[in-house]
Amino acid sequence: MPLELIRHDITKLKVDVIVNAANTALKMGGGVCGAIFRAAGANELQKACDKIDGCKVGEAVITEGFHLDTKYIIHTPGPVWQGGGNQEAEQLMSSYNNSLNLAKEYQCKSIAFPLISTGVYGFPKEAALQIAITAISSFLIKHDMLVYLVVFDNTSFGISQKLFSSIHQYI
Ligand code: AR6
Repeated sequence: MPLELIRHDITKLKVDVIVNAANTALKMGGGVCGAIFRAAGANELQKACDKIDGCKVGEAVITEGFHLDTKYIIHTPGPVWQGGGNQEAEQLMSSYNNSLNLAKEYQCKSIAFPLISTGVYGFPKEAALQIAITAISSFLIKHDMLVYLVVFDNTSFGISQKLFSSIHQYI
């Protein structure tokens, strides 16, 4: 099965592309975004991001990977959780879908995602993980790619173990 759930620091992975949980201004932030900027080379990556005119929530843009062990970085701003009534689920689904389609367009054979929106942006982790798995699984029905879903913190890891085993039986 080309979807693997792993616990890791996403910046350490050797894949064609990693996905950054970005902000719409494409500025270096904290969390996984800060880690990616630091590992890629903050100045170079910021310069590349500044050449792009921002990115809307749920959309995705691509830069090179600079000092990372990846060819590319896809930047997608996930939604800020506002209680669930503001299309947050749809927007999060779009972040995954647009990132996967962009990776395909750039002929990537492997991609790693963090759990977009589940840190600073406050999206409930269990719901976010279900959305991630749904989006990735639907994509993999039609396309061939190795997809890593990377969990980092303890809570996400616990939830993902529980959810992933139940999902696994249906794929
Ligand atoms: N590798 C993998 N996952 C990680 C790592 C890492 N090195 N570090 C953190 N995570 P967040 P968001 C997980 O806050 O909620 C930034 O400032 C973390 O445990 O990074 O989409 C941006 O610039 C959590 O589960 O992203 C934006 O302004 C997940 O990554 C804003 O935060 C996402 O947490 C985006 O917020």
